[in-house]
Amino acid sequence: MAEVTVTEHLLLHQKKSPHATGQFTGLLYDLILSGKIISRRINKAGLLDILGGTGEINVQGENVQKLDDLANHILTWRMERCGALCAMSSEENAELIRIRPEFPSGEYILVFDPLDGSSNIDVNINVGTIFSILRRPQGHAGEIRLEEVLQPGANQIGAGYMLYGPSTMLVFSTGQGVHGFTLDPGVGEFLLSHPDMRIPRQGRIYSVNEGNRRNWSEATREVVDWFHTCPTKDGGSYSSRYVGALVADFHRTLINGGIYMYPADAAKPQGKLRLMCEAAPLAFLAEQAGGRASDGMGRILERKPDHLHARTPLFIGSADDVEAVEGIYARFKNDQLP
Ligand code: AHM
Ligand code: MG
Repeated sequence: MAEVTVTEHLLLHQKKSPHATGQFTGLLYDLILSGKIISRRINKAGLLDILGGTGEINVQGENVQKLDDLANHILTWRMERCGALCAMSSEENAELIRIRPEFPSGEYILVFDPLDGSSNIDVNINVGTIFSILRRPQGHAGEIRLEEVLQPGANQIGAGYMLYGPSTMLVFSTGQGVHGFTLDPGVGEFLLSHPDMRIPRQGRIYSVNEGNRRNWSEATREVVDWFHTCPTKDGGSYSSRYVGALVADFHRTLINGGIYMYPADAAKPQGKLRLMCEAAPLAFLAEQAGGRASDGMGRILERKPDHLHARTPLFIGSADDVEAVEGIYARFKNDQLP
């Protein structure tokens, strides 16, 4: 079988797309190289002194793991030098990272979660890097302003993730479907393994942290109960799976269908997941693969963030499953209307 590398795939798509530029392709190369470096470091994690926490608390109020820090450093160092960006935003940095004047800059903005699911690192369970690419609004010059970065996910021109699992995978979309590549460690290249990924219309798996149930609203309890009791399309029952790493739970959902949910609750009234670096890029992939992503009321991709680390509830996966959730929340909302 002829192996297609991610580089060949990008060049082919660059020719097809009137929007793709050499600068954009260069950005993706550097992102992919950063992912390969992170993957190598993670593979050796148990052998080096890079497990455990740094003792610091990040902007999200969470313990920073040494590998969070390392992944963030690998990405920010390389991407600042790639020449395609004017700014970056990382889950680990409170402020916008503007490209310093000593480096060449470009028209793109990169938003990323350097190591999603990092509470799983010490137990050798999947983690990943999630990324979102935006373009600086036209007609702007000089130092980029924060308002230019706070764009709804519908404006993304590319998004994806690297999943560091039993094999390392790269899954991304530039608006022409979703394509998956598996890293061949011998060759050192990502090879096309999952062309044109599609989420089944309805799935058999629901994924939610049920430990939060006591903090859920009545509507959210009803949503999850629906998956406890509703038959799947072949008359069976939904199964529950929860890795606790969004990128891994989403990857399973993308391939097998079903739904991943992180609702708002009394302890996290805005939800837990970050709109710009987690929910929006995965929502872009979900829609490109024929699925849906919602905050329970409407499309994630239409939500405009009011700050870099804005949070959102998230329901993502098979179109029918996400629609069922929206239907339940709409019914509760209507019941409350005077
Ligand atoms: P992180 O980016 O700091 O790792 O946090 C986000 C993670 C998601 O990957 C995961 O789905 C969720 O938090 C799990 O949260 P919980 O432990 O509350 O279920
Ligand atoms: Mg995360």
